[in-house]
Amino acid sequence: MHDQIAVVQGDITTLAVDAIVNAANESLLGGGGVDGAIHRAAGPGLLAECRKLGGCPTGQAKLTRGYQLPAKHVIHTVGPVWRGGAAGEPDLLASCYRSSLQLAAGKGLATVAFPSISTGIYGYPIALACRIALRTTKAFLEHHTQPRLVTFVCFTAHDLDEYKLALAEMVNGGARLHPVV
Ligand code: AR6
Repeated sequence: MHDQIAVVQGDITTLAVDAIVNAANESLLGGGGVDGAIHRAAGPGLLAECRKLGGCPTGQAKLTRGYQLPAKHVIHTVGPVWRGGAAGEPDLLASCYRSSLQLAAGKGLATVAFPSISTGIYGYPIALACRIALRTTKAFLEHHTQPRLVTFVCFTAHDLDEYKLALAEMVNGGARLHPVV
């Protein structure tokens, strides 16, 4: 089955998947949060490759190798800063997930893991953001054979609860999805 979504709690830098997604900023030169954790775990080769990319606009994504990470690749995407919700944030956040999945599909990557983009330093409310993440991913997987498994990695128990609730809503809507607790 290619249309599978999993939700777990943990540290995304430990996952041995084809690609983990980084919640980056437009410079792609590192930062705090999950971005800092990914760069620390990947080692200096990641920053060296990022320097050659010339940044990335909000809502888009770029691919690098994974260096010392267990993941083979890193997909760097830039989420929107939350400004109250009327500044195009939902479309930009959906675009992050679509662009990242498109890059993965283009490379034939089977397993991809996302953090909760924009919901840390960028302040996007988790209850809104996780529904965009799940719905956008579900819609993408319905029309593509890759990736086969998309894992949403929640850093906190609260975020896991929010994702599980949103996932249950989608399951009730008839999607073939497999929550992992
Ligand atoms: N594994 C999984 N999730 C994590 C990890 C981890 N190791 N560490 C943090 N999170 P944030 P943003 C969660 O702030 O809101 C950076 O400085 C975290 O709990 O990392 O998109 C960039 O350079 C939260 O749920 O990203 C940008 O400047 C989620 O990851 C800016 O922050 C995203 O939080 C991007 O802000």
